[in-house]
Amino acid sequence: MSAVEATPEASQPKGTPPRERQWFHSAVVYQVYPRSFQDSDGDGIGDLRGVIRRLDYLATLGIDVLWLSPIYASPQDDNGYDISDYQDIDPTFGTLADFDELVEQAHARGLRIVMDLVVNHTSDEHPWFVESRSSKDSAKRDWYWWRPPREGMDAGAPGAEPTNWQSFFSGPAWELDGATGEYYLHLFSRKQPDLNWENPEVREAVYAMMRWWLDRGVDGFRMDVINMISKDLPLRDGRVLDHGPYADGSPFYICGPRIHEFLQEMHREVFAGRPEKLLTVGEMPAVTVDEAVLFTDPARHEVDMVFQFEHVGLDHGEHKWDRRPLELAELKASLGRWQAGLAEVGWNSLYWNNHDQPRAVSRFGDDGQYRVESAKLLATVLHLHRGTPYVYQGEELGMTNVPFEGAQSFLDIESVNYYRAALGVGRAPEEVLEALREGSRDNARSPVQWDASPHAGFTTGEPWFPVNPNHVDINADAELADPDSVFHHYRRLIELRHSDPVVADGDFHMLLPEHPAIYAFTRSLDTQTVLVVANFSSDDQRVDGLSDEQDWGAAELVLGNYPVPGAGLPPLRPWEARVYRRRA
Ligand code: TEU
Repeated sequence: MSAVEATPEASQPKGTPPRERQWFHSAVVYQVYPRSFQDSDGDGIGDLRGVIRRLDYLATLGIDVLWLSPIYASPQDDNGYDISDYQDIDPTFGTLADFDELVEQAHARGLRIVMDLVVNHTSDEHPWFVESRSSKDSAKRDWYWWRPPREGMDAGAPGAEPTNWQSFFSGPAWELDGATGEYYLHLFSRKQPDLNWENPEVREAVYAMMRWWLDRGVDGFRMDVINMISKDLPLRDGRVLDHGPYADGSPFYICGPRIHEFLQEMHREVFAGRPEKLLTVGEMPAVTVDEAVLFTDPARHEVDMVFQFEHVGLDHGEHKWDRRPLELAELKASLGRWQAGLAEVGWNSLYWNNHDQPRAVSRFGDDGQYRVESAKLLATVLHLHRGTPYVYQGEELGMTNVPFEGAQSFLDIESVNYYRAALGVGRAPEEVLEALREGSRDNARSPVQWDASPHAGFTTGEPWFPVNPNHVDINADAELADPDSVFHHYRRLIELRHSDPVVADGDFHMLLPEHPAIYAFTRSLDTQTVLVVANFSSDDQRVDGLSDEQDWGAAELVLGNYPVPGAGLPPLRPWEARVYRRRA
């Protein structure tokens, strides 16, 4: 065979345009939430030197990219998602010199560093906002969204907010500023005023800051709520929510009219022409598949991939605190739709977990008897999809939700505000607490469990958030030493993506879509097909109904989470997942 015939393009069937294969198709990203990752100076809060100390651990896991949640200067109202200086490191986390060392040491191990980019809003303590709020004539007044009270109403009167929108963190999305008698918009906390992206000066300032980080050596950005930066003007009232009194403003800020224009401009101003392999991922609540195709079409130069939220919203009722049981068929329908929607153009990101979501093994698996099996099953299913998988710190250990005692155990602003607001409208404290236990972001924020010592090896001081008492059994030390651990299962999955083009680029085909307990699909590329079968239940399940069952009986078993089963396709044991390979 000549060299020309051996290229991937040459192996495409005639008439099918070759899909562009990009480096991140075979890459795995690991998210570090620095506060809770590793403390190095005994103040009880994780820091950059702590991350440096654990780089060898991450290299052993085999990941390619490390995404750092915000480490910039911040009053920490929302744990760093409220930034007061984009070009400095918060002293809690270290210094710019520590950061440079982290980049250098990461690069030395072949790891890329991706920063969190939080530019829908700043902190209210950012000098831009301080100047903006100083007077109606300030040169930066128009950098944020300032509006007078509702017509005919006095500033501060109930309902006088310029629109009726609810903030993500409970209460109204507008805050009155006494000095000028006007309100400013904050989709998140009142300490997170929204930037006005209509103003070209704002955009230029953001792009300059991004270039500064790239020049410093970072390898890309995870862009916080980036599909909220374009607002639909004029800002106006939304539909009042059933649990009122505020309204859903999302139709006026999710994927607004100029969002694609802004991202294309950002690409031109920041990324175009840079020879490095950079990574951009847009966090996009409520994004649809059709929009995601546009955002991630390489020809449009917007972002490489988006974080969508459909699959992590399936166990929500009317809102995230109104929890409902998850049906496996719905999960498959949702993820399957995203696989199909981005099959020809664009690219998926894949995740169960991040710093805003409860722990996957507690939510989608079984964190009791089958914790190890179900953590491995979830990893297998996710990492075998087509897209770039994201591992959230501790997920590779099968870390679980936190056993919260009472209301005072919750520290996250979203949980704290919701508790207060829900009690304020007369909801029973026990019921609200139950919702928080299940859904609170704090579940993801307990310190990483490194070892069985009193503070789990996270800190020598008092941890800012208590370590989960189960660290005595669930910790990195124990898992590194056990070849059958969740950690080593993740390591093998990551290795498989690196070594096997069918995992990185193969076509995805969902099987048994209606089955209530089995998640099954194939991936195929050229002459190879891989089959994944996974039992999302604590009962044995027979695998019936694959059209070519007999053929799979003789296939090679690539990976599983139980001792090797007998020949054929034997029933799946509780939370068993297997990956088979067949060559045509
Ligand atoms: O989150 C955006 C977001 O919409 C949600 O995931 C959010 O965390 C919340 O749970 C909605 O109910 C991003 C960050 O990931 C999050 O940590 C920040 O708090 C938020 O933006 C504001 O910057």
